[in-house]
Amino acid sequence: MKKTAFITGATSGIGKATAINFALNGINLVLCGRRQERLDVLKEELSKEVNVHTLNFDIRDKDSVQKAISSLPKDFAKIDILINNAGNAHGLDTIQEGSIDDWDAMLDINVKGLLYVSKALIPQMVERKSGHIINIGSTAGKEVYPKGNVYCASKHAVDAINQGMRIDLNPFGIRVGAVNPGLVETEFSNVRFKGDENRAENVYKGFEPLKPEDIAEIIHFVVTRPYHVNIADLVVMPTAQASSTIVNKS
Ligand code: NDP
Ligand code: 8X3
Repeated sequence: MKKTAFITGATSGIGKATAINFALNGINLVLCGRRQERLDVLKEELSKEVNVHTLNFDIRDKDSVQKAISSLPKDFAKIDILINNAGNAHGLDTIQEGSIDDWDAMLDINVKGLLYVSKALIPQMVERKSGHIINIGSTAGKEVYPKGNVYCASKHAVDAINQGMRIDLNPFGIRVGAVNPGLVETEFSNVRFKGDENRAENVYKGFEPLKPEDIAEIIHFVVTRPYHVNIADLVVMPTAQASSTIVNKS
């Protein structure tokens, strides 16, 4: 029987690439995001391969999260795989210059949003004693870089939540693990720099960054290991990257 994956942030970047990879590998999909037109296009394309349902909600709004998940039709209600991926950086500023709105956005989306979705889906996994949760962290959750302060804090929180989930869900046989990428070329920097295309493009110039498809392949590898294998915490960087601040650029 086909599994069903619930992917947050499926309209772009890592989430979208994972949706495409999963569809090509026969995993049914619940795809989430705020940009409905993108969800519609993906659904039309991927429905050729698997069953696809879309949910449009802002992950910051806990009532919308709960309402959207409660609305899942019977055929999509049993979630085998949860990919907690939605997230972004907002701004790149010193702590003394940072914007409170940016801090709110990062903590509300990357941390609280991840918790709201998890809270809505974990009970069914506990009841069935099965499920697999992948939390998308970051190298920013393993180290802190200049001006990364609150984004790094949000991803360190994801790291802690990933560990906490694994501990608490251990008695129920639910697998929990994190995939922590370094620099991946997506819309991430466009969002971080609020649409400043030049600044965003510069982040990935002079070296070969990871592609969202690279991360999607890794996520697919993680979710297709035999049941006794849980990849608990995986860090992946471009070969040119040694740490958040050391990138071998030409
Ligand atoms: P993108 O900007 O390309 O994608 C972000 C996704 O998150 C979009 O689908 C967006 O959907 C969704 N999202 C953002 N805000 C909200 C919200 N309030 N409610 C619902 N969905 C939301 O970035 P990436 O693919 O790069 O990022 C995916 C994850 O990977 C993030 O958690 C990021 O922190 C992490 N990451 C990224 C790295 C990189 O270098 N790119 C490296 C390490 C980790 P929509 O706008 O339609 O709602
Ligand atoms: C994204 C990677 O280095 O831009 O999480 O913070 S970085």
